[in-house]
Amino acid sequence: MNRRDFLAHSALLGLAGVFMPKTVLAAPKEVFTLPALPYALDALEPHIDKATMEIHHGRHHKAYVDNLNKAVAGTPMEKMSLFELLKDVSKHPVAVRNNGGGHYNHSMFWAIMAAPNTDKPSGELAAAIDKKFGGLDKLKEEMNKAATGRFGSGWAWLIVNNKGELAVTSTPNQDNPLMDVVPEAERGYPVMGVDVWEHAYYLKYQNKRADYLNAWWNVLNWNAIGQRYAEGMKGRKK
Ligand code: MN3
Repeated sequence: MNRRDFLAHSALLGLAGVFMPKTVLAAPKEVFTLPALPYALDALEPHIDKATMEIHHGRHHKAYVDNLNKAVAGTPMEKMSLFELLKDVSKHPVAVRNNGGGHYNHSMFWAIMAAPNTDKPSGELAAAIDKKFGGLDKLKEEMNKAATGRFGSGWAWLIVNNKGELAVTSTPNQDNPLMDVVPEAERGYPVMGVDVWEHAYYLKYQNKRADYLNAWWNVLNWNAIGQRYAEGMKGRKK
């Protein structure tokens, strides 16, 4: 672009500013963005159906991102990473807790799933699961118990706790184990988590949360989960 084009372009941008509808100008800066799904919307079928994924990712997760951007707009929080916001979340408005948690939790959730497969944990993650729970079946039992026992909306988690050990926990709403509002003993790095809000399963499973949970174990990306375990053990928080 030469100087003349540049000036013309700048003038156009200026005009755009003048004529842009107020709602567009007032929109908060996009600090946080909705991550694309790493697979097609129907990739998790039959266990998680396309319509659920469409609404869950495109509407629910998008709303958390939009509302988080609104909550941080024009404040010092705009400069903070999601991890920084969550670790001291008690100091921030409740909208940051709900929407920042929602954004983190769903970003994690999409990344730890994959097309139906019969893969198993491997390497250090497999060894840690065997040591702590006595095998994958026992871990599954414990996580499903935490997930079915969560009253109302929330998440069940496998975390690396602050002692560097695996533990199964559960949080209400969009809270997660990175947050300072979670009891110290249940805090840590989320290796994997399962969404038990009704929006995650109601279209296909209605009130049968246990059926959804059993199906969910068929669409896990154990490679991604193994990487998160390694990150948690290194103390790398993202
Ligand atoms: Mn959800």
